[in-house]
Amino acid sequence: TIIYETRAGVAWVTLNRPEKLNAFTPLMHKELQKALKVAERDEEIRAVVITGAGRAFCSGQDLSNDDQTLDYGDVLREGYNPLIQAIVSLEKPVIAAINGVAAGAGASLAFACDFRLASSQASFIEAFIHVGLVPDSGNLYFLPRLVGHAKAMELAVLGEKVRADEAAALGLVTNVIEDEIFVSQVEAFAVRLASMPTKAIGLIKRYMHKSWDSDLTEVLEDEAIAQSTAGQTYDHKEGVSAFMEKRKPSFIGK
Ligand code: LHQ
Repeated sequence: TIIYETRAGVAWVTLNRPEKLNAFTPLMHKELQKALKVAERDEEIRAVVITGAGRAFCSGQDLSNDDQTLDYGDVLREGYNPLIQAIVSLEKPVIAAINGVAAGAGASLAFACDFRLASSQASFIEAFIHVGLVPDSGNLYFLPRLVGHAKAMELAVLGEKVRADEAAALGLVTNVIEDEIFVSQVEAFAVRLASMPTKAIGLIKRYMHKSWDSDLTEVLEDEAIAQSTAGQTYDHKEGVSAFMEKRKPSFIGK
């Protein structure tokens, strides 16, 4: 249900149930977890792309497998919550390449990533409300932080489709890319990130997430801790040398 490929320092994770618009199943959760773990451990990998096969990004929970005996709280605790935590705790940039519709927990998945690149064919739907449910999988955390409380309420409660251009205007996506050049542009962006100082990116990610739960005094100290680590990396030395020698730096991610 997942395709995992690597090239040029980038891990491509493709949700692969196109006939169901890449709806989540327990097996897909298992395979996704595994793929993210492999990407985390592989030192050659310095950026991760998550995308969908076919015309959709991800349509959220597979409703055709709906088992009425399951407690949805447990479904979240066992599948979705660890997935969102794995993306957030992965100290490498994770890019959601939103090739088509992202609905329900599919939208949540995109919101938890560090960057969202949208094809002109992409759209977002807070589909939960249409089946009498509430946004989950970090949606209630990330959406108001991305677009502000008022807009997040509107999207979550009304559940209207947000087109790619509207998503860009809301700051929900980094960029909207014409569908014909979507994959090549995503690749270029991911390769660019994969040649940057990965350790520093990981630290930015860790402490920017943490800042939501911190006061200024704590953030100042976290910055000092992060800078102490970043200051000891090869990439810091290389960046300074390259600057002094007026040449392009060659970062190794350490
Ligand atoms: C699907 C799905 C799908 C199965 C399309 N499942 N087959 C977490 C934990 C526990 C419990 C519950 O929930 C959650 C979080 C959630 O994610 S709740 C929200 C679940 N997702 C949805 O409610 C979205 C359902 N899908 C849709 O609203 C539409 O399919 C969208 C707007 C995504 C796309 O619309 P269209 O482009 O018109 O495509 P379509 O509806 O014709 O879908 C194509 C096929 O994919 C179709 O099957 P068929 O055999 O008729 O060709 C759909 O049944 C199937 N499909 N989403 N989530």
